[in-house]
Amino acid sequence: MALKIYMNGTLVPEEDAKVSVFDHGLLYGDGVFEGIRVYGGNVFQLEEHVSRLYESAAAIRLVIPISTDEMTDAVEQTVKANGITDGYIRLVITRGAGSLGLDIRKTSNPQIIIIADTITLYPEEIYQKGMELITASTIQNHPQALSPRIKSLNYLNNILAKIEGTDAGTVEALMMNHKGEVAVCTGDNIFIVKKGILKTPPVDAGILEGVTRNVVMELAEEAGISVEQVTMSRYDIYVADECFLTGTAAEVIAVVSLDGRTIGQGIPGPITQDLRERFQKLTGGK
Ligand code: PXG
Repeated sequence: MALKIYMNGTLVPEEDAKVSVFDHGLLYGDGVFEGIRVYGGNVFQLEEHVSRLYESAAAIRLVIPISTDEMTDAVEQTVKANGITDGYIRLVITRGAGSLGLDIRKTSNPQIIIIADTITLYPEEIYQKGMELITASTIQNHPQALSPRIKSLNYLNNILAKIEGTDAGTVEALMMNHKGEVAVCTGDNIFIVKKGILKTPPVDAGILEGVTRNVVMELAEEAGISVEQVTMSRYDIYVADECFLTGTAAEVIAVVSLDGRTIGQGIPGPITQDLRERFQKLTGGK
């Protein structure tokens, strides 16, 4: 069935949901986005995603022409109109159509697009066995270039890293920052467990502050597991007891090797599994 796409205040059939070839979102990757899950008809962490969207927009001086409350309503409305009970929402804001030049003053009408669809998950086997990971040679953007904290439409860096993973036969790839520290994967945050303590790179390591990352850190604290945001090298991952990734699409997924080094016992570890179960309980997911 054709989807109904929210565009600037109205729901239109997907074949009519179009943007101008002069839109700076297309011409320059000039815009911001969010990916959000729907579980049992409830939009998960909607306020947090909307808040990050507006912060990303502010960071690129893009004024979203509706309020956060209106955006929240628009998301709910789009989910209902498409009868989505379990699925995935893509919220996209582009700079709007302008001239063939960088000047944002020549653009008008930022496009507000909301797509609510079903989601393709990683194969169940990867959740059971854990995933293998490689380190990409493509590093994260320097924080003083395009800050990795901005969820912008300019995802080429992450796409290049993902291609390296695909070439190596992995579904994700680890990205370092410009200082050679562990940062993030192409669409997921990374955690390790060492001697019972949960560790993840801090925001200033050049990461996207994942909504799932924050939820998992809260779940860990509730479970009495200490959480530290610390700078790490790949060595810390090689010698970790456990490793896992978090993300809107992946949720919580174990990592069992990095660059051919087996992590821990080479199977999803107990703390990883506990946190995955707690996360599933929270979302009501399977
Ligand atoms: N780091 C990066 C670089 C991301 O892009 C995350 C971490 C996890 O953040 P959340 O808030 O989702 O816990 C992301 C988000 C995809 C896809 O299709 C992935 C993301 C966003 C949109 C699409 O794989 N990752």
